Amino acid sequence: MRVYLDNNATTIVDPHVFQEMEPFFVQKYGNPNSLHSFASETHQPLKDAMERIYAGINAPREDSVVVTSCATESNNWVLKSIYFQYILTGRKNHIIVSEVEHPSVMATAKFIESQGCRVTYLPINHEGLIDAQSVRDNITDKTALVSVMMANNETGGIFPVQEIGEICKEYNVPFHTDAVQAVGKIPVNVQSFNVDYLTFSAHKFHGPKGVGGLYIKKGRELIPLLHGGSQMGGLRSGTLNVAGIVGMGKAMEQAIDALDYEMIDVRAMRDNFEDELLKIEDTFVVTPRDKRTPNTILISFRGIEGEAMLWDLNCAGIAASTGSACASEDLESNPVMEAIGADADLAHTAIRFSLSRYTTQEELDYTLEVVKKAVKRLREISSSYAYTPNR
Ligand code: C6P
Repeated sequence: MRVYLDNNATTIVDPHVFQEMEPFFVQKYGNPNSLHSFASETHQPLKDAMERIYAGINAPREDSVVVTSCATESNNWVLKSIYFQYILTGRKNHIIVSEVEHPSVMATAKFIESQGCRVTYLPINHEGLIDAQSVRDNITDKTALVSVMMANNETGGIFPVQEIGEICKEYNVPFHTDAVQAVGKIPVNVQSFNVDYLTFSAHKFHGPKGVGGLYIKKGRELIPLLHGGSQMGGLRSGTLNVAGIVGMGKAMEQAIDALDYEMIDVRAMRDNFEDELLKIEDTFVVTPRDKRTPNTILISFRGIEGEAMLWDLNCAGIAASTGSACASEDLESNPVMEAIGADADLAHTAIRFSLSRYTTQEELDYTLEVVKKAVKRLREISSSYAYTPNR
């Protein structure tokens, strides 16, 4: 049996999404900016796709939704543009991010820090969450941006973006949220969240890889990251990824249709699975369930290196992760576990199981049996587990 429980890394493309994309590879392959029928036959499908995307995040018509190549590009764009517009010009000197942002925000923040910007990294609390008050405590009249993710990719922890948005509005500071792990799992509504910028990525909600987006509120315009032609109103140059945009539109529509299933049925399956995992001795989950996206579990098995557990799971055909896929090669401990101050033993033992609407009960039952066997086997050979005090 093969079981895919790494849906926070990427998801299967929904067959209906694939079906809608297919004509745009070998039949309707025109460049939308050309002046012939090969181009014009792409216009209506692109328009329909953009409408689905606007509707999916409840973006008003007057605001912009710009298609990018991925969330990494969207996140880079916001931070770098703010740097060029506010920091380099000397109007402001400071940004605020959480200490557990995805590397596409974190590395960009570090880069602009190296260019002279002051960066505040907001700490997470013992539940792996951000306290909105900490944003208020750190905002100054020199703050050019607050960037706090909507849901954490490692724990699934949902951050208080609505409250943070209100604080930013009060101080008139632009607010960006990386909603990559939220779209399709919890309601995402740019009008009720008071956000100025919102990042999303199609491959996290059963759309194709290589296409994402950035919502930009009117009045909070950015300067382009990619200069060139007039595509996307000159905001993001480069020939449009027609198939990708069509696919993202369809995936967004389906994600909204499936939201109740995700929030009720996937959550119920996740909760049951988690209950069973927690029956295994010496297991820990950081963020409370009701404060998490419905599909995610980050669980530590004391005494077992995350990579060793992944090996056993993989041998049994099960895909999970030790955290963010981008950081999977560095063998560092999980950044969220570190940030909550977990001891070194525990910080290396986290495993992320992330479900999707395609996950079945049978798959979870099978995974549970494999996990139990792996825990037994790996603890028998674990020196750190054998000598754990007070156990
Ligand atoms: N997180 C994970 O395993 P791209 O691939 O550029 O469209 O998405 C990047 C990204 C940005 N923000 C968040 C919150 C994310 O979770 C991701 C992707 C994957 O957690 C791969 S590193």
